[in-house]
Amino acid sequence: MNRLNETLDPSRTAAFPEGFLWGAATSAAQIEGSPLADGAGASIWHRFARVPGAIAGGDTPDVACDHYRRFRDDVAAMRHLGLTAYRFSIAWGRVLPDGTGRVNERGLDFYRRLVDALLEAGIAPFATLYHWDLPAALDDRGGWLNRDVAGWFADYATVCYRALGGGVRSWATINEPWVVSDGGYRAGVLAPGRRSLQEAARAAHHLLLAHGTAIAAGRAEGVRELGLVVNIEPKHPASERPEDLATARRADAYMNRQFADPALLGVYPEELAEVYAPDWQPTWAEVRPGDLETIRAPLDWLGINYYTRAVVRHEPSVEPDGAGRVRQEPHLYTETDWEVWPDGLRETLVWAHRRYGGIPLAVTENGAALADPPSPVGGRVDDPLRVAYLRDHLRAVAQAIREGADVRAYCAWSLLDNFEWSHGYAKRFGLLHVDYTTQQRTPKSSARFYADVIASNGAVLTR
Ligand code: IFM
Repeated sequence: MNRLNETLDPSRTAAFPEGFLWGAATSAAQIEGSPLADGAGASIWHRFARVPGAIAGGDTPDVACDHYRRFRDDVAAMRHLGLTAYRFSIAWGRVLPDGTGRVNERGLDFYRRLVDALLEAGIAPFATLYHWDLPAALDDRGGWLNRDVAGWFADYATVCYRALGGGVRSWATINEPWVVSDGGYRAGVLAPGRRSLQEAARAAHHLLLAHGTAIAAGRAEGVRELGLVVNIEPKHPASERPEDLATARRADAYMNRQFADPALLGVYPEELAEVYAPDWQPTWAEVRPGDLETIRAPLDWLGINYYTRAVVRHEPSVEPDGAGRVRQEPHLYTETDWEVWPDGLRETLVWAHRRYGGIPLAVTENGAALADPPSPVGGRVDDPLRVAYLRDHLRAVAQAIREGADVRAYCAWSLLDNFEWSHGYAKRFGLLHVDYTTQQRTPKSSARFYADVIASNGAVLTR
């Protein structure tokens, strides 16, 4: 029988600190639609979606949730939920259609209007500068494989800081850089669809350089609340066998520490050599003197995206880290085949707190694609599994806080059902159900539950 694991004791959970921010997250390419409106330049996702077979069902992000035109209604829905923060991303190509140079004020205006609407609604805007939608014009110049991308990104960030800095409460440079390098450059399942381990390594180093350079640019502009968002998946060894233990460490280095360690500690994990090649540094990434100092620009906060853990065993045929996943029956798995494991969020937050010197943390994404009813019934969408998922993960956050982690915010992924990258629209993560034909939004039971959590600052979780 499938069930949600109940490793956390509700009686030990507490209400959240005063001022804790309750949010929901989205990203530009996943919800906005209108990709070329008002002078925007195409992104790599606009292009990738046109590659036959790249996206399930031939879906494209062209319309998505039509948020570009409906953002005011969506902000009203956020207010109705009681959100106190909203995490969104800025589409680089709306702001700089060619990726560099000419600024497109009409594109920036969209984000100015969004930020104003959020502030009017009493919702703190959290902006992410890069959530995977590189301008196609920059991909033509090598994209993340071109070391110049660090400067391009910092220039773009500066335009955003200047235009929106008065209203945006917190900035993240890059969302999930590991997914960009691994999914986009090694596995080829995400834009730009390249398949080379060496390129993945090079892209990874340039993502970090771009991050550090954009942080420095923010400091030069007097911007505060600058951070990075990483996705963390605890790697648990399937056994105590030395090869499984080594595999768990290697997988952890590749996915969890490859970006966070250089950004916060100024070093690459040594296990990366086992993943990329014994001679990894000189050949793949061209790490130059001074790069790690740039990358280790001091941060104000670290964002953690948490969805699942992985129980791993040594399987040499699994690329690139030899980490085979061991299925954990009878635990519940989501529609994206991720084990539901709430305690991993507690573990991750406490780990990040200890490893990275007590840095303030935000849960910048957490959620699940589950088999919701396909359409509302009597105006309702009941998603009891998502209610349980939220409840158990929020209890895990409360427990991490009790264990000392300085967690300041939680953002549910996602506000809306949306374009789930190569899965197209088939996987639904939203608190609000979206009918993609009518664009009607319907709050799911999970939205009502989350509104109660927010209204009580977490106290309902103790019941
Ligand atoms: O939809 C994505 C998001 O863009 C990045 N983090 C994981 C989510 C669910 O797959």
